Amino acid sequence: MQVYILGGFLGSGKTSLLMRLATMFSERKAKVAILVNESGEIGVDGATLKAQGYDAMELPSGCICCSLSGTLQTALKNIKNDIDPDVIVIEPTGLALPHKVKELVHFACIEEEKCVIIGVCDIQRFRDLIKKKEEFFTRQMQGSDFILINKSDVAQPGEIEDATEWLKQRFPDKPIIPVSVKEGTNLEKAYELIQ
Ligand SMILES: Nc1nc2c(ncn2[C@@H]2O[C@H](COP(=O)(O)OP(=O)(O)OP(=O)(O)O)[C@@H](O)[C@H]2O)c(=O)[nH]1
Ligand SMILES: [Mg+2]
Repeated sequence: MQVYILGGFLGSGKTSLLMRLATMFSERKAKVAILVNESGEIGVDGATLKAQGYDAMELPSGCICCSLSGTLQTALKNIKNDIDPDVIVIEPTGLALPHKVKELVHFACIEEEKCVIIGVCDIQRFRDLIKKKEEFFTRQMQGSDFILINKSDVAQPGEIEDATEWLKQRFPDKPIIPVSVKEGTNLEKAYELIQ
């Protein structure tokens, strides 16, 4: 069983990516389960995913990397026992630290073959985010094995290059890939890389 954790700030495109990845895995005959942790008000995501036919499980309000850590571990064990998928894709809230979620996956003893964190970075809000929340954003990306710079379809000239440069300076060893989850740009490349 492989586990993918999608890290990234609020609205960066995690759910959109999750849907795409779920489709890509399913097309390649892998059995996919999805675990979504909504941050609050409305739990739309889990409902949408279930409607699309995926084994989707939604965790209640609260954050799986802190207050709901036990709930996450129970959910993972249940998924393993009841569904036994080839792939689990986890979307924590935009305020979670994905490396903490990864630790919890290990502690849950579900004997995963591998656990990969994909950091999603929103190019539209990149400048604003590093200005106002640089430390948090850096910690979120620090835990990632790969970084996707999302929303390339709406990037201004030079923005992707600037963001790539900024990220490369801090994380020289991490693959950084500009994508548009909306339009599907570079998603095959990203998919191959995360295998
Ligand atoms: N232009 C553009 N918009 C995108 C892209 N990917 C996602 N979006 C939009 O960005 C908004 C947020 O996308 P979500 O997938 O819900 O992001 P999220 O990270 O799951 O958001 P939270 O769960 O609320 O943190 C939506 O309006 C998406 O349609 C993209 O590649 N390009
Ligand atoms: Mg979401």
